[in-house]
Amino acid sequence: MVKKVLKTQVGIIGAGPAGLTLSRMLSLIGIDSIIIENQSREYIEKRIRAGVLEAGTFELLNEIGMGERMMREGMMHHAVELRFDRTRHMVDLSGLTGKDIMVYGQAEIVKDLIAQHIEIDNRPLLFGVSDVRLVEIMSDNPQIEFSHEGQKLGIECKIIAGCDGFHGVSRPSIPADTLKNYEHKFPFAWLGILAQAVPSTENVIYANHEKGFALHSMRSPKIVRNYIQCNVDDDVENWSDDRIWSELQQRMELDEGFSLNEGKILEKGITPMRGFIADPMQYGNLFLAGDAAHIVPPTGAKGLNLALRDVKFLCRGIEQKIINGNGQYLVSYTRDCLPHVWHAQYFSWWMTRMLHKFQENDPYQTQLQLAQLRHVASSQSASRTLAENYVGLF
Ligand code: RFL
Ligand code: PHB
Repeated sequence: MVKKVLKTQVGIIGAGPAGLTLSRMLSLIGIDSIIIENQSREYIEKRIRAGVLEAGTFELLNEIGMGERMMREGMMHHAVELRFDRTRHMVDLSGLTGKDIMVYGQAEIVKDLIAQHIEIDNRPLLFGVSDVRLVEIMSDNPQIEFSHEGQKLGIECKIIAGCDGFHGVSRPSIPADTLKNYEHKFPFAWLGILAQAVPSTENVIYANHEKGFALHSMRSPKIVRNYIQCNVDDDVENWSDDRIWSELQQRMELDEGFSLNEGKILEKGITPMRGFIADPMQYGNLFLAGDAAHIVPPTGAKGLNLALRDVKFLCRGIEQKIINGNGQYLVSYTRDCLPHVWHAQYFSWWMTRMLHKFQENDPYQTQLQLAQLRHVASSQSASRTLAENYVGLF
């Protein structure tokens, strides 16, 4: 039995980048929303994930007044490095596309959005909710029921935004026979570490090596974020700090000599690699955005960027519906989002295929990858294709 009913225009499930950004954008056009989140504030502010923001993403954060700390502390990058055959190859993003990328941690974006939402705007965000259930989503007054601090609560709204990530409850609330799920599981995973060390280069490095893929990235002038391709069923317990640094050093080695700066490891985690798309991204008055609707392997650094692009389209649709009473953009929401999502899926798959080791002892595949990498690094049109996709076609 629901004890208390809260009323709002948009009920948002999930306080990740998608839910928080949507709520911020709606508030700027005078539409109110309530966010519910099943984790604690502390937990989501510490969750280490994405780092690379496309030009369209950091411009959007600036437009909605959330870019002040990002512009001060984030790191603008003009190039990325491909490393293979023990040699470095720069892809000049600015020169090839006129655009840059920003390296700024997802956790920092989440912190900035939550501080704005709670401390500055004094708007509702309920942490630690459980037993979330979506009710009457086909009607004009859908509801969200949940438990919070021992109470059964309900939200009555006009629109529900399902921004609750891949494992959330929104997507499974859509009847299975109206949804088509496309999924691909890659036969490896990424071990990611956060460490106290000075970045070893100015740019993010994507390394193809006979021992497997490795990536060097950063979060600040004193903190690095590195990834190593590992087995799909691997366990962090198999990865001592010494083993991690030794693998990274080998996979990053160069004929000209190179040593990756090492330091205290602050966090370790394993992420499976998969591609997933749900079609449609809507059902009645429920609209999915971000990881709730699609996942890409992180090699293309696209997930967070796609989430914010969905939110831009969803906000436009909600504005048109609530302010002008016209539901046209909400009707076309899936159609407006999915072609771009499929393109990002394709780019992420392409980067993943080119850079990872797929099988032990497959010299034919290895040589094909090297041929592809040499082409991407040496042909201007091939590097431009990578650069255009990497900085984003937002
Ligand atoms: P999130 O961030 O998963 O947020 C969903 C929120 O919903 C909450 N939730 C619920 N709340 C209420 N009720 C329920 N029943 C709920 N169930 C779940 C969750 O606790 C959470 O707070 O989804 P969102 O907002 O769509 O954002 C998507 C991004 O997080 C994701 O795409 C990126 O992190 C992907 N990604 C990267 N994207 C990039 O654009 N650039 C990158 O460089 C990049 N690197 C990465 C990545 C993801 C990674 N991992 C760990 C998956 C690197 C890694 C390793
Ligand atoms: C990161 O900095 O976490 C990062 C960078 C590039 C990627 C994925 C993750 O492709």
